Amino acid sequence: MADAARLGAIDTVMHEDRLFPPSAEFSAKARIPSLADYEALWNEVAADPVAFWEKVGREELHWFEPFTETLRWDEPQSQPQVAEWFVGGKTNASYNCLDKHIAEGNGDRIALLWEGEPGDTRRISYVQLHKHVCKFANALKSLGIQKGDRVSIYMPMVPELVIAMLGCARIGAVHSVIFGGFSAEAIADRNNDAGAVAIITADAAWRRGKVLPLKQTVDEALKKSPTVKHCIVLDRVNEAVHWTPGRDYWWRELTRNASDDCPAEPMDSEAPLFILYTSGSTGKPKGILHTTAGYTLWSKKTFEWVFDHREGDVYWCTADCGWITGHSYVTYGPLAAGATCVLYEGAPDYPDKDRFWEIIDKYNVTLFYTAPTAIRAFIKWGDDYVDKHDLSSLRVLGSVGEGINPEAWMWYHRKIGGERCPIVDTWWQTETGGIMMSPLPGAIATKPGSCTKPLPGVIPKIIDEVGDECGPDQGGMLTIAHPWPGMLRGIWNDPERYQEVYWSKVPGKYLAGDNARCDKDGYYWIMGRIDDVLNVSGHRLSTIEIESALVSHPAVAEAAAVGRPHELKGEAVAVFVTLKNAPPSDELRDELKKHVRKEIGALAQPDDIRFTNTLPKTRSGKIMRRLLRDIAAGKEAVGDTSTLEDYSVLASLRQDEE
Ligand code: 6R9
Repeated sequence: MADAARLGAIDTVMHEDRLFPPSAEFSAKARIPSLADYEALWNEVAADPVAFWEKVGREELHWFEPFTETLRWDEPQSQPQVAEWFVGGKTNASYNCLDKHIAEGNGDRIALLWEGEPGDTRRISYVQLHKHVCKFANALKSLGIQKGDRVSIYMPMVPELVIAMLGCARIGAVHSVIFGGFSAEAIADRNNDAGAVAIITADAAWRRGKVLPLKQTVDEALKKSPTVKHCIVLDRVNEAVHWTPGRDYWWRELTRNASDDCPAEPMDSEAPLFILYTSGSTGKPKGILHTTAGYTLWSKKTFEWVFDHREGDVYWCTADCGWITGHSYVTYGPLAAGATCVLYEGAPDYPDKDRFWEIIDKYNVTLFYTAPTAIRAFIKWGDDYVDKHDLSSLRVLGSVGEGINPEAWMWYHRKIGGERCPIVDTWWQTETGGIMMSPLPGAIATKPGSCTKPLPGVIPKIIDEVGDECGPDQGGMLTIAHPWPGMLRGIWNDPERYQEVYWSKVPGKYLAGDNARCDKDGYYWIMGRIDDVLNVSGHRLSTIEIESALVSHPAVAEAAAVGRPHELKGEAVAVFVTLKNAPPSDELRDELKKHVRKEIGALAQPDDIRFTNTLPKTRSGKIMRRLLRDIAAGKEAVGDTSTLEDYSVLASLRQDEE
């Protein structure tokens, strides 16, 4: 076990020494072709971030009016601490994603390659997308929706979802996308907190061949959403819907005669672009606020750096737009970069468990971005589904949302990447607006389970409980030392909470809420949420290391580790495990305990192992450990459950209790 004698540091029990450098062939063509180039760029930005972003901001965004001040940041103690970027400038996110490419002669390039769940398809060029967005923006205007108004969006993954986001951005309305499938309560809470004046939805959505009645849920939500005056409904499924005249409008009727000319509104750099609600562990969800210029630039630049995007690439991010990943890496980043993007409406296992591989094969996807939860499901489903398809078009593979367990990483590398594609394990958050740490695929050798190094402009510092910086391999709180253009600008309606959550514990630095360690090679390893740390006999253990040890056993598909109160040890290690094919048994339970002991040591050996069919997850696929912590302690699961993907999981977990 590594020496973690420093007070308050987190013990490291995992050892991972495998190293995968990019191939010479990949590096030769890459935007950032070597470690030395990465280091030079990182150092340049760290030495003078303002000079760097001033140059990049001017060059890479379109400006109706140039900015006069690159960064306004009242260090160290303005209350609340909010950075302003590109002050005095006027730009528009929708212009940067559409008009700019048309002006540069790239309008005929395909923007969206859409695949509906039932198999219907659409190809939409940048010129066509621009027309759709303009028409929709004019439709919004015809309802009296104006700059600064908030608009909720509750839709399936159809092109109109992207059109709705860009349509709002075009006129300066602030969108708040809500996962299709959230409950009426969750929608009403978000409508009310944002003070939304309108909501955009569809009659229904396809989900595994079944119809999910979105409009009906919205009708329910609108009974408790007094600020919402208009409801725009796309007919996706041809479901019968209730209609409230004067409030409800069909998308197609509203846009049919709308003009396709709608000049983008020049927006202040710091004008709100969107609010996105993320769950807090306690209390109500936080409305994370992002603004126009900095966010657009950060999502574009990080997309280009991390995916090494170039003309001719076909990029597919499987995230839903209800998640920040769908904002930054389905909509704004790739479209601002002029990429050709696959958009898929449905589930990965419909009609069969090879749907993703079929899509990659069909569209010759070169850049693929998905989440560990999906990768673990693919492993569980078996290699035969993968083997049926030609995946040789792939060039870069991405992962986001949780730490990727090293064994899942190895499978992704071998089975999907053909041992040829760099894996970019991207660490970031709703709050950071875009990727913060990730390998640059042509420059940085990867280690399974590590998000490797910070992107240019990101200065991470790991801080222990007493406020000192941790040394190599000592786990502590991950903070970011200097503002970056894509950072959040606040929590909607709640400046006190913003100050308290992100800026109070470590003054002057952004507190990410995750623990991490940096190894002797300068590689970062995310250790899970600060709130999830286990404290066993005075040793602080990270969830991910115990979980990765379990996942490295051939019988285990997924694992979640939590602490439960224990008289002698402070906390005991309780784990919840889903199995690949093996039946649960007491022998397997003993074997898994021994396996963890052998892999990472006696201290981390689970006290309880509970087999279950599913783990509670958010819609973006994150394991909700805080609910499991309550269950392990024999309590009712309390706190915010509005983001839970499947409510029946909690009931079934309670039934599983011994
Ligand atoms: C983009 C996104 C943020 C939290 C973050 C961390 C976890 C995300 C990760 C990762 C380890 C990665 N997380 N990516 N942990 N390795 N590559 O997921 O945003 O939904 O706000 O979640 O997700 O705990 O703090 P968001």
